Amino acid sequence: MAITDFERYPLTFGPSPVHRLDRITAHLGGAEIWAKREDVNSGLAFGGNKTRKLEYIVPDVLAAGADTLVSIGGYQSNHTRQVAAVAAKLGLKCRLVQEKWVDWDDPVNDQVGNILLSRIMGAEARLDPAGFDIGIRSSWEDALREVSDSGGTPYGIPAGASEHPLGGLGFANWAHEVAAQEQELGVFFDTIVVCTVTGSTHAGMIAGFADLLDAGGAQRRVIGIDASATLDKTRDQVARIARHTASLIGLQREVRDAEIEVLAGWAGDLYGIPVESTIEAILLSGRLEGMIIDPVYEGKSMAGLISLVTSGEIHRDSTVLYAHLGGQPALNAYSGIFGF
Ligand code: 5PA
Repeated sequence: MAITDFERYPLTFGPSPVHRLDRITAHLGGAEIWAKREDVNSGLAFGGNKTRKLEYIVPDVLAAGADTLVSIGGYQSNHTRQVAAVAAKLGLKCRLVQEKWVDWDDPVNDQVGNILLSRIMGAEARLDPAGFDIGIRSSWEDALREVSDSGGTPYGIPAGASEHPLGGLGFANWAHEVAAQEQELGVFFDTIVVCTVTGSTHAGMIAGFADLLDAGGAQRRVIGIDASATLDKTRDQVARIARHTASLIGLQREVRDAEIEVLAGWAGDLYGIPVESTIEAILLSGRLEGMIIDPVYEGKSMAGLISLVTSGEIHRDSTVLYAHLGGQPALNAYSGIFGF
């Protein structure tokens, strides 16, 4: 099978926009920086990377005849907000487990931003005191059981849709979309920078770009910036999902270890807690480009991009594509970080 053989249920507007970040480029003084904008990829509750992943999962939901989507994330999960939007769009119910992934004492952290949006869209979002973990959780399995015990037909979508067998396809296709946009724009992105936590965004890209390489494309680096602060788990999950997705889309070889690059250094000590470089990156993007990024994910990957370009690890002749994966609604739950 090739990526084009998989059914895709349309939830996005089409290819997400790609554009230059001229003022960040000038500020960094080396490497040409562009962005591809998953934060504006859909009209469903602000979209984001999960909306793209869900396009390949919805056909399975419909085939299963489910009436309730069941998913999990932190209080401020972007993923669960996107699942709630898709449930509303499909006329399904939605049960969400919102764990206390982040020890953050902003008084409305469990009421505003993403969780507010999920509730507006009709999801039953229940808080759970468990801490951060990207693996399969018993609370999620309990929620699935509750739905079936009460006569419903649940469909489980794990954290970030990553451990789902089809979870990597959305971003495998993203790689092909980038290649088509490169043709139109007359540009080649030798370096991609992407935030990684539950792994299937980065993993899908790795599989998709490996596929393009084998079809005669040029070599490029797909750099995942860890924002989980549980590096080994994220790295293992990225590698596993990249290899699984590559075999699904018919790659004729193993994904090589060198193709799996997850870098640490910008997550801080804990998932979900911004550090100084995160806040600097948010302010820089806002003030130079009017581009809003969040303190949990994109602020950390942008901080990584800034350091890698500044240190020369990403060469000054490079053309870099920053994958903006969405996530801005969480900013409302972090008003205290800026000291305004
Ligand atoms: C998330 C994830 P992956 O989980 O696919 O690695 O993506 C990381 C990521 N950027 C990057 C944004 C804006 C994200 O929301 N969010 C999770 C969530 O529950 O929202 C899955 C963790």
